[in-house]
Amino acid sequence: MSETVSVSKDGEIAIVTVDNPPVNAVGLSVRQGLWDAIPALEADDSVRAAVLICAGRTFIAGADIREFDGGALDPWLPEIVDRMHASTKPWVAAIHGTALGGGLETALGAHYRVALASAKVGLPEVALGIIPGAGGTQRTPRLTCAAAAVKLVTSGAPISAAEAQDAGLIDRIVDDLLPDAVAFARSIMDQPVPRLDPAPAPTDLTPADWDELRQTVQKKAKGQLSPVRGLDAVRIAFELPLSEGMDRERDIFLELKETDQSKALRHAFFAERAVAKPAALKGAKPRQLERVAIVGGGLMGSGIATAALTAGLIVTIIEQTMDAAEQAKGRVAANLESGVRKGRMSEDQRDALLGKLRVTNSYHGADGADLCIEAVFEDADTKRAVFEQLAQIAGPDAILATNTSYIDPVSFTDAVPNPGRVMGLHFFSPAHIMRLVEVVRTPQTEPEVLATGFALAKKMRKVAVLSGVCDGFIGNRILGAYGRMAGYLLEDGASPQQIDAAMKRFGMPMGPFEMFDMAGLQIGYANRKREAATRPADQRYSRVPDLIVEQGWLGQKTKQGYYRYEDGSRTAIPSEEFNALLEAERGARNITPRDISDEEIVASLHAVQVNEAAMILAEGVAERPLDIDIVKLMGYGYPRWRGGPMMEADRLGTDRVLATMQQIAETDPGSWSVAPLLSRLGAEATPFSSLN
Ligand code: 3H9
Repeated sequence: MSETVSVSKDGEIAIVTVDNPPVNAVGLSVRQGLWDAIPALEADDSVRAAVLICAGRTFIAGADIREFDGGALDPWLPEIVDRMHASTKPWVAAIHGTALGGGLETALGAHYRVALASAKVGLPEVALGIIPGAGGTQRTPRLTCAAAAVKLVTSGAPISAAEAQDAGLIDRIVDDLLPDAVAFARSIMDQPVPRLDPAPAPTDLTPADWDELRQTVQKKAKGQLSPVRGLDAVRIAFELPLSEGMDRERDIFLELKETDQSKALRHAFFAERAVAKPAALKGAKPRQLERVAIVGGGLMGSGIATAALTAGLIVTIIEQTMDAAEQAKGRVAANLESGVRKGRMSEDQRDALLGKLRVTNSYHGADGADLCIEAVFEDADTKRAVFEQLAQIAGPDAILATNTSYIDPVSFTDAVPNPGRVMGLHFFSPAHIMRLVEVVRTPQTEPEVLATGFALAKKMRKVAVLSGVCDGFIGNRILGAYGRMAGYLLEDGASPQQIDAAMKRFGMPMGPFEMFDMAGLQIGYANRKREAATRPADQRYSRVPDLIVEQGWLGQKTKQGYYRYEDGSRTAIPSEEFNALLEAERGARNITPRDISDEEIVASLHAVQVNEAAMILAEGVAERPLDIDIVKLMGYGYPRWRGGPMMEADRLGTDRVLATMQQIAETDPGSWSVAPLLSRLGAEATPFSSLN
């Protein structure tokens, strides 16, 4: 029939199988196969009903996103789904794995749906900057209630088979998919074929309710268009007949598919998968991991321990005293407890995981560990002492990793025998929640050790990005340039509120000064002291952040930083104390504050990040621009709908980013120089994506 769609028969039931690995995406071949199969079965008198099922690990996971950059080729999915729904013989979709996007929409075109209990269904299109385009926004509301349809379309989050059954989207949950689906088809083949009511779906929601909902969705979307347009499309299902609603849905789908936001979100989707396959790891096999020892059970260490436990590993936390070790255990227990509260695990699962945790005050806890992760205070001498102990006690083949967020691992692991087993595993706090891990390779790290870091991240459901060694690795080094520029803009005349508000309008969840206050200002202070010896002499140095810390203001935790905070509140309130300090420092430095526009703030903060990233690429610290985008998206809250700083540079044009950077460097040549790679690409307006 087609390379990817085949038809067989079980008596009077036709079995239509889609087989398009890896996820049965509906590409042209699948569309053509289904388009041909439907009328062929309609005309086949020996067939009374059809079961649509998929080979491999999942039901159809959606349209083939790789085809989105070209024009849609006939036949279109909405027409196929309509053709199936119009069939005079009943179709039963048999779902396993994930029926997502166009996959669920195809299933909704069938007259019945059965699913394994482990299956999930969803309409994740909004995460790609589009809305469902094959009837999802129109059929879902006609099968379930408004609230469920709105949630599915605007959140993009999948639901379980049981939830889908409750919502009316699945008719039966079955144990043995194909035989049970065939038996189900046989049980309904004599009944009239059910049709979706083409009238507007009924609802109690008033226009004012819809308007309020739109505001809520818009606020949550933080600048992303697709959830809001998804809501608009669902609303249409309650106002217009099905065929008109389908046309409107299609218009919105096509309009959104061409937006920069959708291109950026598609880039993020593929980049998130591509980071797992850096060239440096080609052919490297990960080692088996069973036991992990973590040195340091503070916030970071206990977060890593939590993530390791949930990845199925046996974990030992090593602390300096038994008291501290017990406290670390308490932190892990609290992390797991919050997983129970959020429905991510049962109490039994929590207890089983806690049963795999040991805590101790002896380095002998590292005996027999396959991997040791150091997560102690960010100080090279302290870390060196840890590695000296680990090198003596852990086996000669145990992988030794450091969670340092800035320091070159070689500087404190140079005495470790067999340095090929040393790597950085830079987790982000809270480590059991944040999905990014920078896997840091020293010049000696063996590829299989790095591959083990990647495999560990995958087990933890995290995204690993390979980074070479430099101060701050990929993420924090770029953050350094961002923070430095934010500090100059502040000294030159902007307020923390103005800078933060401008960056939030850009799409960041918080501005730089809110972020510094939240993270605690002493970390940056310690870093600046460490960097003092190597800082270029003519680089402008803003003393403001140091002066704040020297007042004892450490941010949220002391209720005073760039902002002030009221008891128990994280709301940043403009601070007269800080403003006075800033004024005094401007006076001491003879800086006459100037008016700085929001556009300048956003363009400058973007340009210095891209410039630093271009240096990182040229040095080989990051392999590809997409690695940088993923670090910023997953570790620093960069708006996903912008695709990351490099994608954003391509959207603006590298020539434009170069022009901004040239201006910055001309104004303050001691502090900034234009990265040669940015100069080269910008001169030809060549996008960074050409290097991916
Ligand atoms: C849509 O349906 C629009 C319609 O409403 C309207 C049409 C008119 N296309 O994630 P994995 C690739 S929009 C092309 O690592 P997992 C993926 O890149 C679509 N390729 O596996 C990877 O390739 P590689 C709505 C796709 O088991 C490989 O498959 N649907 C697609 O961890 C394995 O993927 C979605 O948004 C695709 N649709 O997770 C669902 N999906 O090996 C998107 C995957 O070269 N997909 N690939 O790196 C997913 O969420 C996950 O892939 C899934 C499996 C949960 C299915």
